Amino acid sequence: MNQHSNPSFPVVLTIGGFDPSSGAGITADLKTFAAHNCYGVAAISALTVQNTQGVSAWHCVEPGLLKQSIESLLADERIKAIKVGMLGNQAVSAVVREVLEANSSLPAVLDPVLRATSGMALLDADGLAFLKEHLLGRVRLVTPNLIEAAELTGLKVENVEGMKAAARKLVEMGAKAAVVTGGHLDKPIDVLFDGAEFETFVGDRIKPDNTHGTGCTFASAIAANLALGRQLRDAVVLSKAYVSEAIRKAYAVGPGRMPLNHLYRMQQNPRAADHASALPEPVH
Ligand code: PXL
Repeated sequence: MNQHSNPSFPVVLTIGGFDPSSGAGITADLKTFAAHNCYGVAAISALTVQNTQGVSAWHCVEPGLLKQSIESLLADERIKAIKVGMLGNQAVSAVVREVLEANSSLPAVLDPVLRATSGMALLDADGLAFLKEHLLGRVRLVTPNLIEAAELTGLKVENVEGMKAAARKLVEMGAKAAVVTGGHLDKPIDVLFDGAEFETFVGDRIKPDNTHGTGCTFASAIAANLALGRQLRDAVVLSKAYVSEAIRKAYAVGPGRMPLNHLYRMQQNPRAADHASALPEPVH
């Protein structure tokens, strides 16, 4: 064991798509891990073309290369939790199933990314069927929003009763627990079902539907909290609070939707530039 490794900074792996605008996908996940004092590593399932105004194209990576990439990271033997996001197609999903199966002692959080806000599918039909059949049964938690919960379960999911029914069905479909997020409701409510009990968490509407990457961020914050050794319920509560604050502190980086401010905690400290006058003059 490397004497310099530090168990207080666990390593978390994200497997998902690359959003070059850094609002969603693996770069959002890495920022979220960093904000939780975790060290993030990433394997890219797909490249997307997008900016703040939306996704215009995407392409999956070659599944064999993805598998090598994940196995190479796992061979370092420090990963404490896995977050799964955009998968794109069935071949990529099958690689992820193998990985989750071979590492079943690690908690895995699945954000079932089905569509971009514009409506463009980010998982094809065979991939969706595969996810329902083979991935739900291999995760500690699945984190759909209302639309994803409806697509996964075939149920109508428009209110808390519907969210409870969907969460229960997702557990029947194999997930150990499900949290259905109601960010699009008038009063944002999340419903957690851990296989035994339901719990509802009520939040405040902070910025009306103008943020991007909320689902990715919520799921990766939960993965980070699990890697830090927290219980599932605590991980969900803390992650909801983190996401709410990151939305509250969000700022625009383009004309479209705003990314969350994942690193708002750093900005509570004075900016490095504010200390510039204290630096010694450069020597030429
Ligand atoms: O927000 C869902 C999502 C997840 N992952 C990637 C994405 C998107 C939405 O655009 O691009 C890579």
